[in-house]
Amino acid sequence: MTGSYTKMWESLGLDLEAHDRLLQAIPPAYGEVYLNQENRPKGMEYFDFVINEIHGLRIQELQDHKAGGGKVIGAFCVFVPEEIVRAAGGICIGLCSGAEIGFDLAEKVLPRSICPLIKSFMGFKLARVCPYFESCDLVVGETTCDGKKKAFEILSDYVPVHVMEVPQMKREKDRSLWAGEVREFMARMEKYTGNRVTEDSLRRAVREVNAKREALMRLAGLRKNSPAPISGKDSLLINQIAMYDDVGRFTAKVNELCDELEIRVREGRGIREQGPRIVITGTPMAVPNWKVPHIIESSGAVVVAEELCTGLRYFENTVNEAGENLDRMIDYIADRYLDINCACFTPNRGRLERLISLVDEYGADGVIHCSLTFCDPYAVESYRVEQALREKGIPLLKIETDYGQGDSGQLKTRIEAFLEMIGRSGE
Ligand code: BJ8
Repeated sequence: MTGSYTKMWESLGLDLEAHDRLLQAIPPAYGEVYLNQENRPKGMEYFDFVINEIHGLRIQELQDHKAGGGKVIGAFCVFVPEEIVRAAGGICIGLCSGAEIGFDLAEKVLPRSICPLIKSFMGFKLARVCPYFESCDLVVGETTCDGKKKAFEILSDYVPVHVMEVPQMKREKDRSLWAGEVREFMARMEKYTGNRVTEDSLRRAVREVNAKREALMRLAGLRKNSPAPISGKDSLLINQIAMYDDVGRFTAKVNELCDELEIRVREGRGIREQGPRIVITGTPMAVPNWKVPHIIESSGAVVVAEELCTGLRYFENTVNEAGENLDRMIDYIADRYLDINCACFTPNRGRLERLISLVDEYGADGVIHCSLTFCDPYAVESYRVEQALREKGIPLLKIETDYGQGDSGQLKTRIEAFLEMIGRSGE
């Protein structure tokens, strides 16, 4: 990939040496975590190709879009309404922030003891190694957690940032505040892109993004079968790619994969015939953070669902398509997003209820709660998760980790002990 894209990376202002080091680190990690899996569906070839071209083909597509006058909008949270960006003719890209990149630079502007996701997005920007970030005309921040909220102030020294105020409760007045934020965001998008959002363009965008979510729901539904027809690692990868790939192409490829998986299910073939079934929950797992699912699945279990923003929280609710005019459509969009159960909300009972129903729907044997270090919302909420699952007799393992590999051995020991425990209690 390197040779043909160097000019493009140079024109984006990347630090080419640091970028080369990053690109060299991805293939061995990807080979070990992904390509070594046995029994992978053939439909994963497309997603392998996307990763292989991660800084190539898709970036070229973004540049072509920009050359035609289009805008690229970056986001770090599943609260940013992709429909609005698309209706204004823009492309919405989920920026990944899942690796320890540029941490030394990030620590010059941020405290050392801050969540690695925040440190990572700042690091990627300051180290100039992410062509997605460098392609963004505007980044959308949000007021979800304190760390992010304050970090966006600093990030705005380096790239234009628009911050959406996400309320912290879900009362009627919070709903109207959020609907107002969505409207303001739409006005900003219109101004920024120079395109008016019309009923037609918004309706089309809602349908496209709903179709993407429905394809992901179809994939999730197939994982309810036993044996599961696809690994949790592959499913996570697909969810990660969902955030930046071309919407129409991605949707078609997920549906193709689902056609193949339906045949597997009919034939009773799975990724692994036996082993505990696990639901993971907690903070998002951004590319290339595959650490915990890899440890779980290389210890003999299969992850069947992710109650994560790189999982069900991203796609499980669709926008109501019945909006009869622009105003109603925007309300429906706002409603859909406010249904997301982020730990930044208080109370957040919906997440606990969803988790319990997931264990039942997916025939899971246990739950692993995984939060990033220094993430207060999820770490504190894990107590409520523990209480709720205990009441239902659902086994839970709580872990806290970062993007380093230093704790992999210790995590493996704890995860193996948990799997053995739930294996024994299920005998
Ligand atoms: S909707 S989970 S994507 S905010 S891990 S930065 S919460 S300290 S990422 Fe999130 Fe939106 Fe919520 Fe989802 Fe802060 Fe915690 Fe770090 Fe986090």
